[in-house]
Amino acid sequence: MSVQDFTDEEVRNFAKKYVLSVERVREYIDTFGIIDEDKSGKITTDEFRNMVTTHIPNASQSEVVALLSDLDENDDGEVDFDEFLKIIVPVNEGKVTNRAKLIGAFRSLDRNKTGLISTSELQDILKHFAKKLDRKDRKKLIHAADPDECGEIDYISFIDLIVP
Ligand SMILES: [Ca+2]
Ligand SMILES: [Ca+2]
Repeated sequence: MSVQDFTDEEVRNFAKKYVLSVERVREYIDTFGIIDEDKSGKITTDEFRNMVTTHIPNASQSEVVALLSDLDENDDGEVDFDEFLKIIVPVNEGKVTNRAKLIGAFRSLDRNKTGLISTSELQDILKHFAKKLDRKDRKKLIHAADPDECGEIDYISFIDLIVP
């Protein structure tokens, strides 16, 4: 299945996952579609090599393989659109990297996908991602996120607060 065949909903899900606008996801779909010559929805080593050698004519075979294995997270020898975005978005959208990383971190903690995490989990995330904050600053942030101290935090609005 070609990436051009993604449904609106799938496109929206990618937009949400990578904190991009739907238009931006469609632009990436176009880029991906150009590399994916046979429109299989996956970039094979050959397709990838063609793309790389167009841009970097003297890239060696081993460089191509190394690049591809960076992209190919699940090691099936091909790069799907999700893997493609995972690498390309942080590179291209420097600004949203932190936000996307943060959302990823929160999501992985939010096991039952309610959009909420506990304040103690938030503490841990802040310790990890905001090393410069001291205890007092962390406390302040947590208070801002959970003013009525109900113990649970809607992390998307929290992220909006710290990464506007
Ligand atoms: Ca292909
Ligand atoms: Ca793969």
